[in-house]
Amino acid sequence: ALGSDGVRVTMESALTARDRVGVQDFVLLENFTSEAAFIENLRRRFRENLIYTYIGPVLVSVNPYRDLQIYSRQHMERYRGVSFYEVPPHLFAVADTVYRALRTERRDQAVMISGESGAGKTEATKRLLQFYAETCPAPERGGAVRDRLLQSNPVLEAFGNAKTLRNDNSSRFGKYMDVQFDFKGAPVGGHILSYLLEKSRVVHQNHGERNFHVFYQLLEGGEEEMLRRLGLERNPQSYLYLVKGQCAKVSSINDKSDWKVVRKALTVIDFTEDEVEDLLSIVASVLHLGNIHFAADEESNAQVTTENQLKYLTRSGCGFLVLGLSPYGRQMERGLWHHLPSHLGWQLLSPLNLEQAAYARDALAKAVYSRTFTWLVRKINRSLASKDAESPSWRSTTVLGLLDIYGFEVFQHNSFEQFCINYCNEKLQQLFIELTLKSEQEEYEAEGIAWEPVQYFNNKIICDLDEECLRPGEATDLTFLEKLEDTVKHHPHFLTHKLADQRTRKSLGRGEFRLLHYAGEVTYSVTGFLDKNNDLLFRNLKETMCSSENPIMSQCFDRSELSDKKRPETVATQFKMSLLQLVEILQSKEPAYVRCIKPNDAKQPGRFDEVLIRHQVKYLGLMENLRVRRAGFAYRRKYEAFLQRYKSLCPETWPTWAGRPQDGVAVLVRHLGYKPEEYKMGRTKIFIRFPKTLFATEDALEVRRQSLATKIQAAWRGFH
Ligand code: AD9
Ligand code: MG
Repeated sequence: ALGSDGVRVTMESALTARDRVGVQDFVLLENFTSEAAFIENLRRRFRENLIYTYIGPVLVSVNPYRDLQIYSRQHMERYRGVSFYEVPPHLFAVADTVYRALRTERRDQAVMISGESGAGKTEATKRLLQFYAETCPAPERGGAVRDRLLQSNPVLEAFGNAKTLRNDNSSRFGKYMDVQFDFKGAPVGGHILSYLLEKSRVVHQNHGERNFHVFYQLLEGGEEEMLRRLGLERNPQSYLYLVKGQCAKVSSINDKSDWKVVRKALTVIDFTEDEVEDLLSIVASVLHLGNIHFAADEESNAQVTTENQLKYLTRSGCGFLVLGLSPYGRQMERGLWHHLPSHLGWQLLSPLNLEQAAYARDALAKAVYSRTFTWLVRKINRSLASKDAESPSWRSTTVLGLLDIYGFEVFQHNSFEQFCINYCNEKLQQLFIELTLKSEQEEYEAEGIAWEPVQYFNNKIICDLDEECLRPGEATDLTFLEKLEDTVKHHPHFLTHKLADQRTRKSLGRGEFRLLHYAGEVTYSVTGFLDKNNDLLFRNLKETMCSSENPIMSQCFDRSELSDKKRPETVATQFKMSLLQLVEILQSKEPAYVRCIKPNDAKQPGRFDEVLIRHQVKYLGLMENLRVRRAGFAYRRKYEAFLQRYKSLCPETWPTWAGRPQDGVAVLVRHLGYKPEEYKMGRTKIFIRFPKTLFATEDALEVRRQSLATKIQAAWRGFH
């Protein structure tokens, strides 16, 4: 049966006893201000593998670290068109609600998925995408877009994810994906925005971490013949860029089968065989670059000693292109050991010492890889672009955005990359706070019910601080730190060696600063900050790359860059701007939230580490979120839905109520004996102050069902 708001109404109780462990919505906690009660509810449900719980419309998810078999087609069907609260909490309930809002209200939606590294954001994003791909109607034209939407993922993950200490499949870039729907609700296109890839990983990995997946996948899974053409050996140990973390093999990862998936996916997203070869030759060239060694000559100038690697990098012609720099082979060689200081003009060559030469090599590898990643995103976007862009129906498309960024992370050693990642999380947390608070207030206003203000921790102050730290424009890392100390010394969330008191000073090095983020304290080392921020590539290397015969490279390195006199924008500035844009995009849409929690640091199923979880509950602001949601009232429901569910409890409303739903509810609650202080009637919803009122009504419903069942059984027995 369909309720008046188009929602399927389940006549029998859809919930089994197991589904009811604890409360499904934290607003129904009797003791809603108690963190202990909150954690206990999470724990009880987690123990039963119930990983989802609501705070009103916000979905809280705890990573189970095991396959719970809860994302099948049957599960999808169970949640389609069903009222949010009639079925156990699930990601698909959010998926469906968002989709329905998109269809009925024709408003753009955005699902923001947040949580720290390893909490389950990327998995959730994939499940959402799968839900839409499988349950939405197929578009009239260009049905391939559904496959492309799904298959873009393994490719981006191969190039943009890596094993870190926090997560075996950690996103090392931020991703915002729009799925476009036509007026019939069919997915017709998509667009991806990517944010700041952690490119330093290409040349260096911390102990226990890996480079990006694609390198290992290629070596493990690539065909013999292809590897031979690329001049690659199977063993990752042969490559300096792959041995730093000393963990090429990861038990949870099967590089060989992943390779097959990626290889197939590339075809689905419109890669020709030639393009695949071009792309893989770039991956190979990065490995070759890493193996270029230098030795010092008599004048301490660096000389390349590994001719073999250069040979592969510069090979061209009829064979297989690696970087395809044949006519420029010498230039490449020079490029790697000749520095051209800008103040002397570009013509003069000055030799590099060993350290500078290695630096130039690594800078090139990073630039080649990260630009290829950007190219890849562009290429995928072309493949996802709606083929109907010109047709009139295009104008009536609505979009559903999925945001999956890199989660907050703290390591032993934190640098510029962690700073950017954590800043991004800080910014999104701020947005969450503002939007949830705002939407509650607005709902109260719209319903004509007085709003009772709630105290909320606002992290704007830290965002501002972060932005200050994102302005490294000094000559050295240390002068940057000094400048920073000067500008923000009185900030309560900022500390350095100089500013610390005796006791804390011991824990802070001279080249470090400490920020108290919303999600915890992080000590950053400024070493390399400026360099990573300026991200300069020697001009002659750029020049060399502009002449690459590899078509992807020539699209990544453009000659116009060489004539551009302007100093390129720093990484921090670009990042800040792109996040600002992201926030605008998100603000222009109807938001939905999934808050992911990581249950333990061991990546293990069944382990509920209370300390870790309490910390996340705190910094995700879940208690405050709950307080806001409960400001005054524990529960609210549209009149139609409320009446539909409980009308059997009152002879006047059962089996049908002919009048306005609101009047029906008024009759119903009077019959149930609700006291005036227990509820309020808004414009479209009933607001109930205490969970116990609702529980009593639910119990009454259960008793009625039981007695009905008994009567039926008795009648059945009598019949025989
Ligand atoms: V990071 O910020 O990108 O480092 P994520 O994206 O939050 O992080 P991810 O989704 O990658 O974490 O989850 C980490 C791992 O947890 C996955 O590889 C799965 O093995 C596991 N996981 C996460 N969510 C689920 C789930 N719903 N069911 C089963 C899950 N396993
Ligand atoms: Mg991720």
